[in-house]
Amino acid sequence: MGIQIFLGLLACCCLTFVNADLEGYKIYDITPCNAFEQHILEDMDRIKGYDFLHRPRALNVSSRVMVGPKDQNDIESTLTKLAVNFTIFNDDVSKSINRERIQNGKVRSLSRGISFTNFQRFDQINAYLDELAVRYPDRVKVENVGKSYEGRQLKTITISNGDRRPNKNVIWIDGGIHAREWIAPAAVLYVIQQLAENFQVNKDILTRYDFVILPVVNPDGYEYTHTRERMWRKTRRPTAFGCPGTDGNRNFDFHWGEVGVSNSACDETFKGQKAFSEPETQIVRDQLLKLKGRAKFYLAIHAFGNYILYPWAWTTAPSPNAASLAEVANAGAYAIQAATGTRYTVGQPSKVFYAAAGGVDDWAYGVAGIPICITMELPGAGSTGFDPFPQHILPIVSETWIGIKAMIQKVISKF
Ligand code: 0X9
Ligand code: ZN
Repeated sequence: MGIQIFLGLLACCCLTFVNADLEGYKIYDITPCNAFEQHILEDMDRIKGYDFLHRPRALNVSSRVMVGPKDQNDIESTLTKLAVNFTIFNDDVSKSINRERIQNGKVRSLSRGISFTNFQRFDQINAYLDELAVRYPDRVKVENVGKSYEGRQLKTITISNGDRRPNKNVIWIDGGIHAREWIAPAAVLYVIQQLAENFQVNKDILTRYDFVILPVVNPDGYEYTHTRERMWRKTRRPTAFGCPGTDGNRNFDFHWGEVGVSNSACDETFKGQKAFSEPETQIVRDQLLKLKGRAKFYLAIHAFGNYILYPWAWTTAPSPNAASLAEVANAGAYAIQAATGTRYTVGQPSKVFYAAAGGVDDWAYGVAGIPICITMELPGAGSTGFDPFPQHILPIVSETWIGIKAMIQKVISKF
């Protein structure tokens, strides 16, 4: 009993330490009803640098912002004075995150396979990839493709039907470029599990295409969200400006820095000191260039907001094969809606979400020449949007797989 109390106290101390930075933080949902109100939100984003968990996009669509104790009076009085619609979505972020951490830690990890009843740590994810390579040596290959800034090994898993055709078409899938979006690596792991372990069911897809999959693009950030700061988004490399970290999805060299980015290293959407300043974005770049000509479908998994997005993000002008992109994206959205009723919005980020340059999707399309490039924003859940409860993980990732499969079928019908 004594030891249990001691361990309990120890856990509490560690947990308080973990989220010390979010002590007293609140989350507000704000819905702009006219252009003036939208402008106010954009100012909060750009000028005040508040952490938007879900950025302002369109009129009458709610956005979500997390605000520390010292700014809460300011935001509440400004919104009240100007009669902008808002609700407090979470009035004690650190408490709910600590609760989530306890819940996530309760589930013991399996000695074999992968579980979708909790979120996995980076080492467990890599161990699962290695395990699959041992279990299915003819169909699965794991490669060390480079190290993160803090020295973590990024691994791709290539899944095929074992035919070893050198010029076979390829589908690339990645997740976790944004550290706090834990459901993204989970969804990518589910895809890996289905393709590798449920091979008989997915044989037809693998006859036509090989898959190259990188489940966690930004492992330093991912681990940091597990051990220190749950809401961290960026990489972890220090910058010359004091604040560490770059937004990986603003760091690719295509119209880099032109729109929807921050030049300030302390902001969540910092574009980086130069394009490809981050080892993690360099790794994705190099792997995609290696697949040039073979890769037909690039898919990035993010959270949250239920969007299936395709280039261009940097401009509202349509991309050269916008019709094909829309066809693939719509196939995914229709399949999900038919299966579970969950609705996704489909379109160019610059039109249905917000414009932002330097994203991997635009780069993969515009530079690596991959004809179908899609970013999927999975549904939000839990007390911040980024933390589905254990019982929600499997429903979200299995529903996502239905959409991904429908998009794959559409790609196969085209290339
Ligand atoms: O802003 C992003 O990077 C993505 N949204 S998130 O809320 N997960 O941060 C959207 C990416 C869409 N594509 C580009 N902006 N290139
Ligand atoms: Zn993201």
